Amino acid sequence: MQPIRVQTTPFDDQKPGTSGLRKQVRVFQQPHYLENFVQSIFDTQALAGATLVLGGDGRYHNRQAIQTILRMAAANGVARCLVGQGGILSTPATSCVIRRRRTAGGIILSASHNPGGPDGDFGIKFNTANGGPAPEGVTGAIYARSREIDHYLTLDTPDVELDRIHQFTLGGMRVEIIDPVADYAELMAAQFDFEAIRALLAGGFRMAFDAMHAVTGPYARRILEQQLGAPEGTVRNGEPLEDFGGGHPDPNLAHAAELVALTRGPEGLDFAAASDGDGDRNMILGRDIFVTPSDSLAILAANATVFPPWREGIPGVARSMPTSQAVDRVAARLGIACYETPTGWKFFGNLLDAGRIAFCGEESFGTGSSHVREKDGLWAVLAWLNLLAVRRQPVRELVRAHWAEYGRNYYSRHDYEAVDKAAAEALMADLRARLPDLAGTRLAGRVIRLADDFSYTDPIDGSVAERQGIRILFEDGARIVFRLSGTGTVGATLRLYLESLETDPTAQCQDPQQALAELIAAADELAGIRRHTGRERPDVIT
Ligand code: VG1
Ligand code: CO
Repeated sequence: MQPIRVQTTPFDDQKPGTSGLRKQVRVFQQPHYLENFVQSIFDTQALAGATLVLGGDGRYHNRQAIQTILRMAAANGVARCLVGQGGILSTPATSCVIRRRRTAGGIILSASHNPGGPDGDFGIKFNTANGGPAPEGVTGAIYARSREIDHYLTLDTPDVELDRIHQFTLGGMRVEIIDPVADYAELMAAQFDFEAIRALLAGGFRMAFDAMHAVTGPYARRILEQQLGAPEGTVRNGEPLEDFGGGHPDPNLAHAAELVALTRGPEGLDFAAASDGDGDRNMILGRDIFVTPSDSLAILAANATVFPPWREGIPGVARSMPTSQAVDRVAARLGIACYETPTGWKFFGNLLDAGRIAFCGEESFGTGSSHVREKDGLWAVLAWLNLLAVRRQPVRELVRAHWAEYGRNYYSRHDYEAVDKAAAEALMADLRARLPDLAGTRLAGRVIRLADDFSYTDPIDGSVAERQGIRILFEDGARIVFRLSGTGTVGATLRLYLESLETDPTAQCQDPQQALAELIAAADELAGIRRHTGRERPDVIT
Protein backbone atom coordinates (compact mmCIF):
# COMPACT_ATOMS: atom_id res chain seq x y z
CA MET A 1 0.00 0.00 0.00
CA GLN A 2 1.45 3.35 -1.08
CA PRO A 3 1.68 6.11 1.58
CA ILE A 4 -0.20 9.29 0.78
CA ARG A 5 1.79 12.51 0.92
CA VAL A 6 -0.29 15.38 2.36
CA GLN A 7 0.87 18.98 1.94
CA THR A 8 0.84 21.04 5.12
CA THR A 9 2.20 24.26 6.63
CA PRO A 10 3.76 24.70 10.08
CA PHE A 11 1.96 25.82 13.23
CA ASP A 12 4.00 28.12 15.40
CA ASP A 13 2.81 26.80 18.78
CA GLN A 14 4.09 23.23 18.92
CA LYS A 15 6.82 23.70 21.50
CA PRO A 16 6.54 20.91 24.09
CA GLY A 17 6.19 22.11 27.71
CA THR A 18 7.00 20.44 31.04
CA SER A 19 5.41 17.24 29.83
CA GLY A 20 4.85 17.14 26.07
CA LEU A 21 2.61 19.22 23.84
CA ARG A 22 -0.55 20.16 25.72
CA LYS A 23 -3.35 22.24 24.19
CA GLN A 24 -7.08 22.61 24.21
CA VAL A 25 -8.91 19.84 22.34
CA ARG A 26 -10.11 22.32 19.78
CA VAL A 27 -6.52 23.27 18.95
CA PHE A 28 -5.75 19.59 18.32
CA GLN A 29 -8.87 19.30 16.17
CA GLN A 30 -7.56 21.77 13.61
CA PRO A 31 -6.76 20.02 10.34
CA HIS A 32 -3.09 18.86 10.22
CA TYR A 33 -2.33 19.95 13.82
CA LEU A 34 -1.81 16.50 15.34
CA GLU A 35 -0.42 15.20 12.04
CA ASN A 36 2.29 17.87 11.87
CA PHE A 37 3.52 17.07 15.36
CA VAL A 38 3.45 13.31 14.80
CA GLN A 39 5.30 13.63 11.49
CA SER A 40 7.88 15.78 13.30
CA ILE A 41 8.45 12.84 15.63
CA PHE A 42 8.88 10.41 12.71
CA ASP A 43 11.15 12.86 10.87
CA THR A 44 13.53 13.23 13.81
CA GLN A 45 13.46 9.83 15.56
CA ALA A 46 14.70 6.62 13.99
CA LEU A 47 11.44 4.67 14.12
CA ALA A 48 11.30 3.12 10.65
CA GLY A 49 11.58 -0.64 11.05
CA ALA A 50 11.17 -0.32 14.82
CA THR A 51 8.48 -1.14 17.37
CA LEU A 52 6.42 1.66 18.90
CA VAL A 53 4.05 1.63 21.89
CA LEU A 54 0.87 3.70 21.62
CA GLY A 55 -1.87 4.53 24.09
CA GLY A 56 -3.50 7.24 26.11
CA ASP A 57 -5.56 8.11 29.14
CA GLY A 58 -8.89 7.55 27.37
CA ARG A 59 -9.91 11.17 27.27
CA TYR A 60 -12.02 12.75 24.53
CA HIS A 61 -10.17 12.64 21.15
CA ASN A 62 -7.99 9.70 22.32
CA ARG A 63 -9.47 7.11 19.96
CA GLN A 64 -9.48 9.38 16.96
CA ALA A 65 -5.87 10.41 17.57
CA ILE A 66 -4.83 6.76 17.84
CA GLN A 67 -6.39 5.97 14.46
CA THR A 68 -4.55 8.92 12.91
CA ILE A 69 -1.21 7.97 14.48
CA LEU A 70 -1.53 4.30 13.47
CA ARG A 71 -2.01 5.27 9.80
CA MET A 72 0.92 7.66 9.94
CA ALA A 73 3.15 5.14 11.73
CA ALA A 74 2.43 2.56 9.03
CA ALA A 75 3.03 5.12 6.28
CA ASN A 76 6.35 6.08 7.89
CA GLY A 77 7.61 2.50 7.92
CA VAL A 78 7.20 1.60 11.58
CA ALA A 79 7.40 -2.21 11.70
CA ARG A 80 5.20 -2.94 14.69
CA CYS A 81 2.94 -1.03 16.99
CA LEU A 82 1.69 -2.18 20.42
CA VAL A 83 -1.56 -0.45 21.33
CA GLY A 84 -3.40 -0.64 24.64
CA GLN A 85 -6.87 -2.21 24.32
CA GLY A 86 -9.48 0.51 23.83
CA GLY A 87 -6.60 2.92 23.27
CA ILE A 88 -5.89 2.83 27.00
CA LEU A 89 -2.41 2.81 28.53
CA SER A 90 -1.51 4.71 31.65
CA THR A 91 1.67 6.76 31.51
CA PRO A 92 3.64 4.47 33.86
CA ALA A 93 2.28 1.38 32.07
CA THR A 94 3.48 2.77 28.73
CA SER A 95 6.91 3.27 30.24
CA CYS A 96 6.77 -0.31 31.55
CA VAL A 97 5.78 -1.78 28.17
CA ILE A 98 8.49 0.19 26.32
CA ARG A 99 11.13 -1.16 28.72
CA ARG A 100 9.98 -4.76 29.14
CA ARG A 101 9.47 -5.32 25.44
CA ARG A 102 12.57 -3.34 24.47
CA THR A 103 10.82 -1.12 21.96
CA ALA A 104 12.23 2.02 20.36
CA GLY A 105 9.82 4.27 22.24
CA GLY A 106 6.21 5.21 22.61
CA ILE A 107 3.62 7.90 22.10
CA ILE A 108 1.39 8.83 25.04
CA LEU A 109 -1.83 10.74 24.48
CA SER A 110 -2.76 12.62 27.61
CA ALA A 111 -3.17 16.02 29.19
CA SER A 112 -2.69 14.36 32.57
CA HIS A 113 -4.58 16.16 35.33
CA ASN A 114 -6.12 18.77 33.02
CA PRO A 115 -9.90 18.35 32.47
CA GLY A 116 -11.05 16.49 29.35
CA GLY A 117 -14.03 16.64 26.97
CA PRO A 118 -14.65 18.76 23.87
CA ASP A 119 -13.92 21.93 25.86
CA GLY A 120 -11.05 20.38 27.82
CA ASP A 121 -7.44 19.64 27.01
CA PHE A 122 -5.52 17.07 25.01
CA GLY A 123 -1.83 16.26 24.81
CA ILE A 124 0.83 14.17 23.13
CA LYS A 125 4.23 13.12 24.36
CA PHE A 126 7.05 11.03 22.93
CA ASN A 127 8.95 8.64 25.22
CA THR A 128 12.31 7.23 24.26
CA ALA A 129 13.66 3.66 24.46
CA ASN A 130 14.46 3.96 28.18
CA GLY A 131 10.72 4.41 28.73
CA GLY A 132 11.05 7.99 29.86
CA PRO A 133 9.80 11.30 28.54
CA ALA A 134 12.05 12.57 25.76
CA PRO A 135 14.85 14.75 27.09
CA GLU A 136 15.15 18.39 26.04
CA GLY A 137 17.48 17.63 23.13
CA VAL A 138 14.83 15.36 21.57
CA THR A 139 11.83 17.61 22.23
CA GLY A 140 13.87 20.51 20.85
CA ALA A 141 14.54 18.61 17.62
CA ILE A 142 10.85 17.66 17.27
CA TYR A 143 9.84 21.27 17.81
CA ALA A 144 12.41 22.57 15.32
CA ARG A 145 11.09 20.12 12.73
CA SER A 146 7.50 21.25 13.38
CA ARG A 147 8.56 24.77 12.38
CA GLU A 148 9.57 23.76 8.87
CA ILE A 149 7.34 20.82 8.08
CA ASP A 150 5.71 20.86 4.63
CA HIS A 151 4.14 17.40 4.31
CA TYR A 152 3.22 14.30 6.23
CA LEU A 153 2.66 10.67 5.31
CA THR A 154 -0.50 8.67 5.95
CA LEU A 155 -2.62 5.88 4.49
CA ASP A 156 -6.11 5.80 3.11
CA THR A 157 -7.52 3.03 5.30
CA PRO A 158 -10.64 2.56 7.42
CA ASP A 159 -10.45 2.79 11.23
CA VAL A 160 -9.09 -0.32 12.94
CA GLU A 161 -10.72 -2.24 15.80
CA LEU A 162 -9.13 -1.21 19.12
CA ASP A 163 -11.45 -2.87 21.61
CA ARG A 164 -10.48 -6.50 21.12
CA ILE A 165 -7.14 -8.07 21.96
CA HIS A 166 -5.95 -9.21 18.54
CA GLN A 167 -3.30 -8.68 15.88
CA PHE A 168 -3.46 -7.54 12.26
CA THR A 169 -1.50 -5.65 9.62
CA LEU A 170 -2.09 -2.07 8.59
CA GLY A 171 -0.25 -1.21 5.39
CA GLY A 172 3.07 -2.93 6.08
CA MET A 173 2.87 -2.54 9.87
CA ARG A 174 2.00 -5.22 12.39
CA VAL A 175 -0.47 -3.96 14.99
CA GLU A 176 -0.94 -5.79 18.31
CA ILE A 177 -3.78 -4.70 20.56
CA ILE A 178 -2.50 -5.65 24.02
CA ASP A 179 -3.92 -5.98 27.52
CA PRO A 180 -2.99 -2.59 29.00
CA VAL A 181 -2.69 -3.94 32.55
CA ALA A 182 -0.84 -7.28 32.30
CA ASP A 183 2.80 -6.15 31.93
CA TYR A 184 2.36 -3.48 34.56
CA ALA A 185 0.68 -5.78 37.07
CA GLU A 186 3.55 -8.28 36.76
CA LEU A 187 6.06 -5.51 37.35
CA MET A 188 4.24 -4.34 40.48
CA ALA A 189 4.22 -7.86 41.91
CA ALA A 190 8.01 -7.81 41.66
CA GLN A 191 8.34 -4.47 43.45
CA PHE A 192 6.33 -5.18 46.55
CA ASP A 193 5.53 -7.82 49.12
CA PHE A 194 2.08 -8.76 47.84
CA GLU A 195 1.69 -11.45 50.53
CA ALA A 196 2.10 -8.87 53.28
CA ILE A 197 -0.34 -6.47 51.59
CA ARG A 198 -2.87 -9.30 51.18
CA ALA A 199 -2.61 -10.05 54.89
CA LEU A 200 -3.07 -6.37 55.76
CA LEU A 201 -6.17 -6.07 53.58
CA ALA A 202 -7.61 -9.32 54.96
CA GLY A 203 -7.24 -8.04 58.51
CA GLY A 204 -9.94 -5.38 58.56
CA PHE A 205 -7.85 -2.56 57.15
CA ARG A 206 -10.27 -0.11 55.51
CA MET A 207 -9.25 1.72 52.38
CA ALA A 208 -10.52 3.45 49.24
CA PHE A 209 -8.89 4.26 45.94
CA ASP A 210 -10.35 6.98 43.71
CA ALA A 211 -9.51 6.55 40.03
CA MET A 212 -11.36 9.80 39.25
CA HIS A 213 -12.95 8.21 36.14
CA ALA A 214 -9.52 8.32 34.57
CA VAL A 215 -7.07 5.73 33.31
CA THR A 216 -6.11 3.97 36.57
CA GLY A 217 -9.49 2.33 37.13
CA PRO A 218 -8.69 -0.92 35.28
CA TYR A 219 -5.21 -1.11 36.83
CA ALA A 220 -6.44 -0.51 40.38
CA ARG A 221 -9.30 -3.00 40.04
CA ARG A 222 -7.04 -5.73 38.74
CA ILE A 223 -4.24 -5.19 41.25
CA LEU A 224 -6.00 -3.99 44.41
CA GLU A 225 -9.27 -5.88 44.16
CA GLN A 226 -8.48 -8.98 42.10
CA GLN A 227 -4.87 -9.67 43.05
CA LEU A 228 -4.60 -8.26 46.56
CA GLY A 229 -8.10 -9.07 47.74
CA ALA A 230 -9.36 -5.60 48.62
CA PRO A 231 -13.17 -5.75 48.74
CA GLU A 232 -15.05 -4.97 45.56
CA GLY A 233 -15.92 -1.28 45.59
CA THR A 234 -12.56 -0.29 47.08
CA VAL A 235 -11.86 1.30 43.70
CA ARG A 236 -14.22 4.22 43.22
CA ASN A 237 -14.95 5.97 39.94
CA GLY A 238 -13.12 3.11 38.24
CA GLU A 239 -14.63 3.45 34.76
CA PRO A 240 -12.43 5.59 32.48
CA LEU A 241 -14.69 8.23 30.89
CA GLU A 242 -13.91 10.58 28.03
CA ASP A 243 -14.70 13.62 30.18
CA PHE A 244 -13.67 12.07 33.53
CA GLY A 245 -17.31 12.37 34.59
CA GLY A 246 -17.06 16.14 34.26
CA GLY A 247 -14.46 16.23 37.04
CA HIS A 248 -10.95 17.50 37.30
CA PRO A 249 -8.75 14.36 37.37
CA ASP A 250 -6.24 15.97 39.68
CA PRO A 251 -5.66 14.11 42.95
CA ASN A 252 -5.26 16.88 45.50
CA LEU A 253 -7.12 18.34 48.45
CA ALA A 254 -9.15 20.63 46.22
CA HIS A 255 -10.24 18.17 43.53
CA ALA A 256 -10.57 14.97 45.55
CA ALA A 257 -12.51 16.55 48.43
CA GLU A 258 -15.01 13.67 48.62
CA LEU A 259 -12.26 11.15 49.18
CA VAL A 260 -10.63 13.34 51.80
CA ALA A 261 -13.95 13.45 53.68
CA LEU A 262 -13.98 9.63 53.90
CA THR A 263 -10.80 9.72 55.96
CA ARG A 264 -11.95 12.24 58.52
CA GLY A 265 -13.12 11.56 62.07
CA PRO A 266 -13.05 8.46 64.27
CA GLU A 267 -14.98 6.46 61.65
CA GLY A 268 -12.61 7.58 58.89
CA LEU A 269 -10.91 5.04 56.64
CA ASP A 270 -7.41 3.84 57.53
CA PHE A 271 -6.09 4.77 54.12
CA ALA A 272 -7.23 6.45 50.93
CA ALA A 273 -5.49 7.31 47.70
CA ALA A 274 -6.21 8.76 44.29
CA SER A 275 -4.54 9.07 40.93
CA ASP A 276 -4.75 11.51 38.02
CA GLY A 277 -5.89 11.44 34.38
CA ASP A 278 -2.97 9.39 33.07
CA GLY A 279 -2.15 7.47 36.25
CA ASP A 280 1.22 8.97 37.08
CA ARG A 281 0.21 11.08 40.10
CA ASN A 282 -0.83 9.95 43.56
CA MET A 283 -2.41 11.39 46.65
CA ILE A 284 -1.92 9.58 49.97
CA LEU A 285 -4.29 10.01 52.91
CA GLY A 286 -4.58 8.33 56.29
CA ARG A 287 -7.19 8.84 58.94
CA ASP A 288 -7.12 12.57 59.70
CA ILE A 289 -3.95 13.15 57.75
CA PHE A 290 -2.90 14.14 54.27
CA VAL A 291 0.65 13.08 53.48
CA THR A 292 2.25 15.80 51.38
CA PRO A 293 3.99 14.36 48.32
CA SER A 294 7.28 15.78 49.59
CA ASP A 295 6.87 13.97 52.92
CA SER A 296 5.75 10.82 51.13
CA LEU A 297 9.00 10.72 49.15
CA ALA A 298 11.05 11.29 52.30
CA ILE A 299 9.20 8.59 54.24
CA LEU A 300 9.47 6.00 51.45
CA ALA A 301 13.18 6.76 51.15
CA ALA A 302 13.69 6.44 54.91
CA ASN A 303 11.95 3.04 54.82
CA ALA A 304 13.33 1.81 51.50
CA THR A 305 14.57 -1.49 52.92
CA VAL A 306 11.03 -2.78 53.50
CA PHE A 307 10.62 -3.04 49.70
CA PRO A 308 11.88 -6.30 48.18
CA PRO A 309 14.11 -4.74 45.47
CA TRP A 310 15.78 -2.46 48.02
CA ARG A 311 16.46 -4.76 50.97
CA GLU A 312 20.12 -3.72 50.83
CA GLY A 313 19.31 -0.01 50.66
CA ILE A 314 19.09 2.58 47.89
CA PRO A 315 21.95 4.35 46.09
CA GLY A 316 20.39 7.81 46.11
CA VAL A 317 17.31 9.96 45.70
CA ALA A 318 16.27 13.01 43.70
CA ARG A 319 13.60 15.65 43.95
CA SER A 320 12.52 18.49 41.71
CA MET A 321 13.72 21.88 42.90
CA PRO A 322 10.36 23.12 44.27
CA THR A 323 9.81 19.85 46.20
CA SER A 324 10.44 20.21 49.93
CA GLN A 325 13.83 19.36 51.37
CA ALA A 326 12.41 16.63 53.61
CA VAL A 327 14.06 13.94 51.48
CA ASP A 328 17.42 15.75 51.66
CA ARG A 329 17.40 15.22 55.40
CA VAL A 330 16.76 11.50 54.97
CA ALA A 331 19.52 11.21 52.37
CA ALA A 332 21.96 13.00 54.65
CA ARG A 333 21.12 10.62 57.50
CA LEU A 334 21.44 7.54 55.27
CA GLY A 335 24.64 8.87 53.72
CA ILE A 336 23.29 8.56 50.16
CA ALA A 337 23.28 10.99 47.23
CA CYS A 338 20.48 13.52 46.82
CA TYR A 339 19.98 15.41 43.56
CA GLU A 340 17.92 18.55 42.92
CA THR A 341 16.55 18.73 39.38
CA PRO A 342 14.27 21.09 37.44
CA THR A 343 10.52 20.44 37.41
CA GLY A 344 9.45 17.61 35.09
CA TRP A 345 10.11 13.88 35.21
CA LYS A 346 12.39 13.93 32.17
CA PHE A 347 15.16 15.38 34.35
CA PHE A 348 15.29 12.22 36.48
CA GLY A 349 15.87 9.97 33.45
CA ASN A 350 19.67 10.07 33.25
CA LEU A 351 20.08 9.66 37.02
CA LEU A 352 17.78 6.62 36.99
CA ASP A 353 19.47 5.12 33.92
CA ALA A 354 22.89 5.54 35.54
CA GLY A 355 21.71 3.83 38.73
CA ARG A 356 22.57 6.91 40.79
CA ILE A 357 19.09 7.10 42.31
CA ALA A 358 16.35 4.62 43.16
CA PHE A 359 13.51 6.91 44.29
CA CYS A 360 12.53 10.34 43.09
CA GLY A 361 9.61 12.68 43.37
CA GLU A 362 7.94 16.00 42.84
CA GLU A 363 5.77 18.09 45.11
CA SER A 364 3.09 17.93 42.42
CA PHE A 365 1.90 14.49 43.59
CA GLY A 366 4.52 12.59 41.64
CA THR A 367 6.53 9.76 43.18
CA GLY A 368 8.37 6.89 41.58
CA SER A 369 11.38 4.63 41.37
CA SER A 370 13.74 3.11 38.85
CA HIS A 371 11.18 0.38 37.98
CA VAL A 372 9.98 2.66 35.13
CA ARG A 373 10.97 6.09 33.83
CA GLU A 374 7.76 7.94 34.70
CA LYS A 375 6.22 8.86 37.99
CA ASP A 376 3.80 6.17 39.00
CA GLY A 377 0.58 6.72 40.94
CA LEU A 378 -0.26 3.09 41.75
CA TRP A 379 3.36 2.32 42.58
CA ALA A 380 3.21 4.98 45.31
CA VAL A 381 -0.09 3.58 46.62
CA LEU A 382 1.31 0.04 46.73
CA ALA A 383 4.48 1.32 48.36
CA TRP A 384 2.41 2.86 51.14
CA LEU A 385 0.36 -0.31 51.54
CA ASN A 386 3.56 -2.36 51.72
CA LEU A 387 4.98 0.01 54.31
CA LEU A 388 1.79 -0.07 56.39
CA ALA A 389 1.65 -3.86 56.11
CA VAL A 390 5.11 -4.04 57.66
CA ARG A 391 4.81 -1.26 60.21
CA ARG A 392 1.19 -1.96 61.27
CA GLN A 393 0.84 1.62 62.45
CA PRO A 394 -1.76 4.27 61.55
CA VAL A 395 -0.53 6.60 58.79
CA ARG A 396 -0.72 9.58 61.09
CA GLU A 397 1.50 7.98 63.72
CA LEU A 398 3.99 6.90 61.14
CA VAL A 399 4.23 10.41 59.65
CA ARG A 400 4.51 12.06 63.05
CA ALA A 401 7.25 9.67 64.08
CA HIS A 402 9.09 10.64 60.90
CA TRP A 403 8.78 14.35 61.72
CA ALA A 404 9.97 13.73 65.25
CA GLU A 405 13.02 11.95 63.92
CA TYR A 406 13.95 14.11 60.95
CA GLY A 407 12.22 17.43 61.57
CA ARG A 408 9.18 18.66 59.72
CA ASN A 409 9.24 20.62 56.50
CA TYR A 410 6.03 22.62 56.42
CA TYR A 411 5.09 22.89 52.80
CA SER A 412 2.45 24.37 50.52
CA ARG A 413 1.95 25.34 46.90
CA HIS A 414 -0.29 28.23 45.85
CA ASP A 415 -1.45 28.32 42.23
CA TYR A 416 -2.75 31.42 40.47
CA GLU A 417 -4.35 29.95 37.36
CA ALA A 418 -5.12 31.49 33.98
CA VAL A 419 -3.64 34.85 34.87
CA ASP A 420 -2.77 37.33 32.17
CA LYS A 421 0.39 36.04 30.49
CA ALA A 422 2.09 39.41 30.17
CA ALA A 423 1.35 40.24 33.81
CA ALA A 424 2.83 36.92 35.00
CA GLU A 425 5.92 37.41 32.86
CA ALA A 426 6.33 40.96 34.17
CA LEU A 427 6.17 39.68 37.74
CA MET A 428 8.92 37.17 37.05
CA ALA A 429 11.06 39.70 35.14
CA ASP A 430 10.78 42.29 37.93
CA LEU A 431 11.76 39.73 40.49
CA ARG A 432 14.62 38.39 38.42
CA ALA A 433 16.06 41.88 38.05
CA ARG A 434 16.15 42.30 41.83
CA LEU A 435 17.73 38.94 42.66
CA PRO A 436 21.34 40.16 42.87
CA ASP A 437 20.45 42.58 45.70
CA LEU A 438 18.49 40.16 47.88
CA ALA A 439 21.18 38.01 49.52
CA GLY A 440 21.89 39.16 53.06
CA THR A 441 18.67 41.19 53.38
CA ARG A 442 15.88 40.34 55.82
CA LEU A 443 12.40 39.15 54.92
CA ALA A 444 9.70 37.53 57.08
CA GLY A 445 11.99 37.86 60.08
CA ARG A 446 14.63 35.75 58.33
CA VAL A 447 17.87 36.41 56.51
CA ILE A 448 18.04 35.56 52.81
CA ARG A 449 21.04 33.33 52.15
CA LEU A 450 20.75 33.07 48.40
CA ALA A 451 18.39 34.31 45.67
CA ASP A 452 18.72 32.99 42.13
CA ASP A 453 17.03 31.63 39.03
CA PHE A 454 17.61 27.88 39.27
CA SER A 455 19.85 26.37 36.65
CA TYR A 456 20.75 22.68 36.39
CA THR A 457 23.64 20.87 34.81
CA ASP A 458 22.87 17.20 34.23
CA PRO A 459 25.64 15.24 35.97
CA ILE A 460 25.52 12.49 33.36
CA ASP A 461 25.42 14.26 29.98
CA GLY A 462 26.36 17.81 30.99
CA SER A 463 23.26 19.37 29.41
CA VAL A 464 22.19 22.64 31.02
CA ALA A 465 18.64 23.79 31.79
CA GLU A 466 18.37 27.45 32.74
CA ARG A 467 15.68 29.70 34.21
CA GLN A 468 13.92 26.86 36.01
CA GLY A 469 12.33 28.95 38.76
CA ILE A 470 13.24 31.74 41.14
CA ARG A 471 14.47 30.54 44.52
CA ILE A 472 14.68 32.60 47.67
CA LEU A 473 16.60 30.55 50.22
CA PHE A 474 16.74 31.62 53.86
CA GLU A 475 19.46 30.91 56.37
CA ASP A 476 17.08 28.89 58.55
CA GLY A 477 16.23 26.46 55.75
CA ALA A 478 12.97 28.14 54.69
CA ARG A 479 12.36 28.75 50.98
CA ILE A 480 10.07 30.68 48.68
CA VAL A 481 10.01 29.59 45.03
CA PHE A 482 8.27 31.25 42.06
CA ARG A 483 7.70 29.46 38.75
CA LEU A 484 5.46 29.72 35.72
CA SER A 485 3.74 26.48 34.79
CA GLY A 486 4.71 24.67 31.62
CA THR A 487 1.52 22.60 31.38
CA GLY A 488 -1.29 25.18 31.48
CA THR A 489 -3.24 25.85 28.31
CA VAL A 490 -4.90 29.19 29.13
CA GLY A 491 -2.93 32.37 29.95
CA ALA A 492 -0.21 31.68 32.51
CA THR A 493 -0.24 29.82 35.81
CA LEU A 494 1.93 31.24 38.56
CA ARG A 495 3.10 28.72 41.12
CA LEU A 496 4.30 29.88 44.49
CA TYR A 497 6.00 27.22 46.62
CA LEU A 498 6.55 27.77 50.34
CA GLU A 499 8.58 25.81 52.81
CA SER A 500 9.83 26.20 56.36
CA LEU A 501 11.67 23.83 58.62
CA GLU A 502 10.72 22.87 62.18
CA THR A 503 13.34 20.80 63.95
CA ASP A 504 12.02 21.00 67.51
CA PRO A 505 10.30 17.63 68.05
CA THR A 506 8.23 19.08 70.92
CA ALA A 507 6.82 21.90 68.77
CA GLN A 508 3.04 21.86 68.27
CA CYS A 509 1.93 20.51 64.89
CA GLN A 510 0.37 23.36 63.05
CA ASP A 511 -1.77 23.77 59.98
CA PRO A 512 0.77 24.42 57.19
CA GLN A 513 -1.01 27.59 56.03
CA GLN A 514 -0.66 28.93 59.54
CA ALA A 515 2.93 27.82 59.92
CA LEU A 516 3.77 29.43 56.57
CA ALA A 517 1.71 32.62 57.03
CA GLU A 518 4.73 34.91 57.36
CA LEU A 519 6.36 33.47 54.26
CA ILE A 520 3.09 33.73 52.31
CA ALA A 521 2.82 37.43 53.16
CA ALA A 522 6.51 37.94 52.40
CA ALA A 523 6.13 36.34 48.98
CA ASP A 524 3.46 38.85 48.05
CA GLU A 525 5.50 41.71 49.47
CA LEU A 526 8.52 40.60 47.47
CA ALA A 527 6.89 39.81 44.13
CA GLY A 528 3.76 41.97 44.19
CA ILE A 529 1.52 39.05 43.29
CA ARG A 530 -1.68 40.95 43.97
CA ARG A 531 -0.42 44.07 42.23
CA HIS A 532 0.72 42.22 39.10
CA THR A 533 -2.07 39.69 38.74
CA GLY A 534 -5.00 41.57 40.26
CA ARG A 535 -5.76 38.39 42.25
CA GLU A 536 -6.52 38.55 45.95
CA ARG A 537 -5.88 34.87 46.61
CA PRO A 538 -4.68 31.71 44.86
CA ASP A 539 -7.11 29.48 42.94
CA VAL A 540 -5.73 26.23 44.32
CA ILE A 541 -3.82 25.60 47.52
CA THR A 542 -2.19 22.22 48.03
C1 VG1 B 1 3.29 20.27 36.48
C2 VG1 B 1 3.99 19.93 37.78
C3 VG1 B 1 5.25 19.13 37.48
C4 VG1 B 1 4.88 17.88 36.67
C5 VG1 B 1 4.12 18.28 35.42
C6 VG1 B 1 3.62 17.09 34.64
O1 VG1 B 1 4.14 21.06 35.67
O2 VG1 B 1 4.30 21.09 38.51
O3 VG1 B 1 5.88 18.81 38.69
O4 VG1 B 1 6.04 17.19 36.30
O5 VG1 B 1 2.98 19.06 35.79
O6 VG1 B 1 2.81 16.27 35.43
P1 VG1 B 1 4.00 22.66 35.59
O7 VG1 B 1 5.01 23.07 34.59
O8 VG1 B 1 2.59 22.97 35.22
O9 VG1 B 1 4.31 23.16 36.97
V1 VG1 B 1 1.62 15.30 34.67
O10 VG1 B 1 0.95 14.35 35.82
O11 VG1 B 1 0.73 16.57 34.06
O12 VG1 B 1 2.36 14.61 33.39
CO1 CO C 1 -0.27 12.96 35.08
